[in-house]
Amino acid sequence: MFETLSGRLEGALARIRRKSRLTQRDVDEALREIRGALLEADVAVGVVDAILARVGEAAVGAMASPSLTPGQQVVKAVHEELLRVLGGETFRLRYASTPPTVIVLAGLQGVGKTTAAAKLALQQAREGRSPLLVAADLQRPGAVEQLMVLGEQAGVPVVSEGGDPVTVARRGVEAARRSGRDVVIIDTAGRLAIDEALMREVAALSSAVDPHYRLLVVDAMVGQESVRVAKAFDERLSISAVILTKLDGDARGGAALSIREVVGKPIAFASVGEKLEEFEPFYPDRMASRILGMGDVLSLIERAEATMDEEVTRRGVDKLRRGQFDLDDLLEQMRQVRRLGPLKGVLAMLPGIPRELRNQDIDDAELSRVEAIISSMTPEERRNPGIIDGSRRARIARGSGTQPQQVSALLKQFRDVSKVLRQAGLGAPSATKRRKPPRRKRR
Ligand SMILES: Nc1nc2c(ncn2[C@@H]2O[C@H](COP(=O)(O)OP(=O)(O)OP(=O)(O)O)[C@@H](O)[C@H]2O)c(=O)[nH]1
Ligand SMILES: [Mg+2]
Repeated sequence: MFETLSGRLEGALARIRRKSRLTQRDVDEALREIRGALLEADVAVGVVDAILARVGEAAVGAMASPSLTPGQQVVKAVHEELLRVLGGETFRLRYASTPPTVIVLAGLQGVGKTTAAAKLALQQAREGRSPLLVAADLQRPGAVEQLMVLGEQAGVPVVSEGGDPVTVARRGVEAARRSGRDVVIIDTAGRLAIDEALMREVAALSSAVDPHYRLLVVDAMVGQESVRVAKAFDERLSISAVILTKLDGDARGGAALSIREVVGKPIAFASVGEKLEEFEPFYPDRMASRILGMGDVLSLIERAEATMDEEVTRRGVDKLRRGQFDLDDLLEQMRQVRRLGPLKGVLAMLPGIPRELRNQDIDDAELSRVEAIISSMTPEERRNPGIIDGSRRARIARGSGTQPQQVSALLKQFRDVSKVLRQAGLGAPSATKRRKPPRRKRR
């Protein structure tokens, strides 16, 4: 789902993500591409503008900030904005203290109401509840039969008694109360478009049973039209939340990104396929990460922000830029990055790392050795490794419990890595990060 949007956003952010310094032009270009990606995904224009305004502000801040690379901060801002428009918190149904909890599903024709009713019932049954399905779509021939079949598959009883939808719904709730079922899910009729007859019918049904939840079922493939529909339903029915269906299709994502912001109602569930199991709570954070296609990077950035000392990072960056990055800085940065966790994991999370660095054979034990070696050097040697001759090397090796060859190897590695970093023109914080193997003691 959201492949196109995700691909375009990643493209827009890939360039900026690697920059150690942002110019106004970089930012303008990235914002333009993000805008294009969102509009193409059919996100409502007002929502696009709101996202861009905040990301733009963050980008200005990032241009002046020392921590991480500014590009990554822009990525993070985009993620935060996506999360915000998707609603932040995951929606949770609260079950009534006096059962049954009554839920009415409404929506246009063919959006997946009947399927969603059975899916929701299955999910609740698996959580140990005893739902009852009520077939109140008396409009479409075969609708009651369809729910019966789905209910059977879900192992949930289905009732449909009475001559009109309102009566069927009311009797369904009574039946649940009598038989001790604790949730009632009422499936209603759909129409091709919003019309007065449809609205009157669901509104009457709803006021007759006074449900705890009025869930609007929305087809994610429909794009912006679905946002208009949601608004119309909300005005008439005051919906509680939305169920987004058909997210498994090549949905452009516009509905998901607009509904919450435009209608102000949360997305509660996502339906991601025809099978009854293909239904899940809607997790805004996972969705935002999925859209950006970079959950790992984001968690790395968060971890870095939580554990790294900005001042130390900035010092390293400045020195690297001025070509003064020495072994002391390496040690300092290394200690800092170690707190991020095992090096392999960190490297795996970073996109766009030069292959030379990725392939460096750095394991955690080696890191301890590097630390020991550098610690055995005099301040002068750390600043100016060029002065390390044979006798100094022997002394350092003795002091660190290593072999002179290992000292030489480290010095060579330091020279190589410095060269690669210079050639790659890498922004320093991530550059230093990358190169120094964070490691955790292995037992
Ligand atoms: N791929 C996919 N298909 C779905 C999903 N949800 C529902 N469908 C399919 O969409 C079609 C319509 O689903 P229904 O549940 O009958 O939709 P409805 O809103 O009850 O339709 P009406 O009662 O006619 O208004 C069926 O073929 C479902 O299998 C989904 O999440 N993904
Ligand atoms: Mg139906």
